[in-house]
Amino acid sequence: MRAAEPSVVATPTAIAAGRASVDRDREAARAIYDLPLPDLMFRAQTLHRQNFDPSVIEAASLLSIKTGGCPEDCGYCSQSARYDTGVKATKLMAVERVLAEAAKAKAGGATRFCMGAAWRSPKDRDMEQVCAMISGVRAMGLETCVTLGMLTPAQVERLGEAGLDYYNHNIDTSREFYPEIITTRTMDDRLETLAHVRDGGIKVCSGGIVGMGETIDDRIGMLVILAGLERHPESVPLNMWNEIKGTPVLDKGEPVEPIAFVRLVALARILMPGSVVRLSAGRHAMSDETQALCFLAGANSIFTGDVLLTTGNPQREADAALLAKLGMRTGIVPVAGP
Ligand code: SAM
Ligand code: DTB
Ligand code: SF4
Repeated sequence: MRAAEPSVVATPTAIAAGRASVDRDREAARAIYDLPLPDLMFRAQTLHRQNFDPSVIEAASLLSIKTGGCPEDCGYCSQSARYDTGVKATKLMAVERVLAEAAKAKAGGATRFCMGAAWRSPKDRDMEQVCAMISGVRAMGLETCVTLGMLTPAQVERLGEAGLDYYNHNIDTSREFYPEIITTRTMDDRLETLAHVRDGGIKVCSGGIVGMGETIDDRIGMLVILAGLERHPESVPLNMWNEIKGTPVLDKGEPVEPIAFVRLVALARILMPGSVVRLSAGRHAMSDETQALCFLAGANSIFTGDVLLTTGNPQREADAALLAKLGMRTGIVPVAGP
């Protein structure tokens, strides 16, 4: 007898509805996660095909526009000023340099350009320069995304006026595990920024990291929070922690078992059927076979280019060879909706 078919959770406003509902959703999500792999993959593939072309993968490119020296204590991050990680702090990059990098990314096949800054939140004096980057990148015909930390509604409005399509702000992990990783801002602070972004009409990109010493239930708890938002994030990046020497997570983190990661991708696809799920950090440590299984489980976006913010990513040629081997291609992946 096969495991009972749990009804798909992803009920909106689970968080608002209170703890009991979140707990119920987590149990139902765990039951889906634990399905025999063929059943899990079948469900994920079915939903994937209803919402997307299964052979098209979105290619996003990432640029660190302001590296290091960050006041936050995120225990996984190379850019926190609190840890000795060897990352050198830089000033905010000049607009022309950013546009030159965006042009290279476009020539390399990227359709989205994501700019990241190591800030707790942007200072008003930096906003003009960031807005010029956004308008310039958009004028090149690329989708724009920035990740700048916490935002006020007024900052969201300014970014929107500059032509911002997506804002990335990750919840990173479950509510329970979160305080073991970050103490300088709370999960609720992050959810508040996500609400401002949503209310300001910018598309939401939010996901998290695995491999920091969390349990499977923490990973599932993270997805249940995202799936319980009033509207699902349009993009859900799933990062495998890229090991950073000198950070506190180094002592707790452990490699993620590949099939456990594939199951998580499938669960993300099932809980948020219309969201684009991105295999973000950690792909350079994944075999071609694991990546292929992730694509079958519903992942449909990757970062291309050989660096992320401060760590490595597979070479463009390796990605091209992988996709060719799988008979897949990069292209625009229209969001199917929440
Ligand atoms: N400072 C802003 C913030 O934290 O919101 C934006 C930049 S921050 C580097 C963006 C995200 O990258 C983090 O929220 C985290 O999820 C992810 N990240 C950071 N370091 C990572 C690592 N070593 N491995 C995997 N993901 C990481
Ligand atoms: C996301 O979820 N992953 C990207 C992007 N959003 C900004 C960041 C990955 C960072 C990996 C570690 C580094 O390169 O420093
Ligand atoms: Fe700063 Fe962002 Fe790194 Fe946290 S994740 S330390 S906020 S750059």
